[in-house]
Amino acid sequence: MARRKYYSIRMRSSKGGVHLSGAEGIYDPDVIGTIVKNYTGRALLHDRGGADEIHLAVEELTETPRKIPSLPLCTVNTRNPESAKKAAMKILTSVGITERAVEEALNALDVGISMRGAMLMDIEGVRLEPDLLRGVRVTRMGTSEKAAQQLSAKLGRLGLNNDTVKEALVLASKVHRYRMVLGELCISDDPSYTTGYVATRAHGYVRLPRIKKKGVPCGGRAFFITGGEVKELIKYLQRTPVLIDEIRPCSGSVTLKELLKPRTRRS
Ligand code: WAQ
Ligand code: MG
Repeated sequence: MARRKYYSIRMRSSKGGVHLSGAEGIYDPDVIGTIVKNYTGRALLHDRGGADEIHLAVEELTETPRKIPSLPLCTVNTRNPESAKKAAMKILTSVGITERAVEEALNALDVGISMRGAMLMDIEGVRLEPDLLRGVRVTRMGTSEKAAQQLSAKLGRLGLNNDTVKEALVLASKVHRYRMVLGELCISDDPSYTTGYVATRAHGYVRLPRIKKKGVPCGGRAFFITGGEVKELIKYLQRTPVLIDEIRPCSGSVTLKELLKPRTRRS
């Protein structure tokens, strides 16, 4: 029997030369038309005004996507940027990342230069990505139709069924499948989106509300990594297709104490 075909579909849109929105997924051939229509519609009806330029890529994958489960999701109900950053520090240092590295990442996210991709940092805070201005973009990831329905249902019960959360969870799930990655810190660059997250394999995807004040137009991502071939990691992040086909538990609020207790770890 012929190998099943999969397509990576990616969209990015801009208005007046400024980036507006992006979306991507991995799909069966029979839904390409629907998805292209859907992505185009999203770009044309964006909150910040419709796009005047839309780039679409539809590419047949030469490799069968690796099927993986999502990271489990929860929220630590942090009240302000200070407590959110403190929680991020505790969670990330508990898996062996140094305080210095987390501070470096927080400082870099604060300076106001938004990168297109993520920083790669070793556990001491030394930057390892070859292009320090652009960072590394994770692409070629998606969710199977069945898993997408499950994810919508699970997030819906928490009032979190939106593209921002779903896309971030899919990205973090792909990234953390790779053993060299120990943790991630993410703050949105959208001025009105103030919830960030940290992720580790031990704790899952941990949402941190109010990590930044409303109106702050910068954000970013850092992946904390440990010994291994950085080139191979970058190749995986950018090119290896990964499909989420199973959704792990999505829970509401948990306390930091509960989350950090070794026996409640969610790996
Ligand atoms: N690969 C690597 N880095 C990326 C990518 C990507 N595909 N997309 C964005 N980034 C980097 C880039 O530096 C951005 O400035 C930064 O991440 C933030 O991107 O559960 O929307 O798209 O409620 O603004 C978190 C959701 C949302 C929390 C994060 O990020 C929740 C978000 P944004
Ligand atoms: Mg985004």
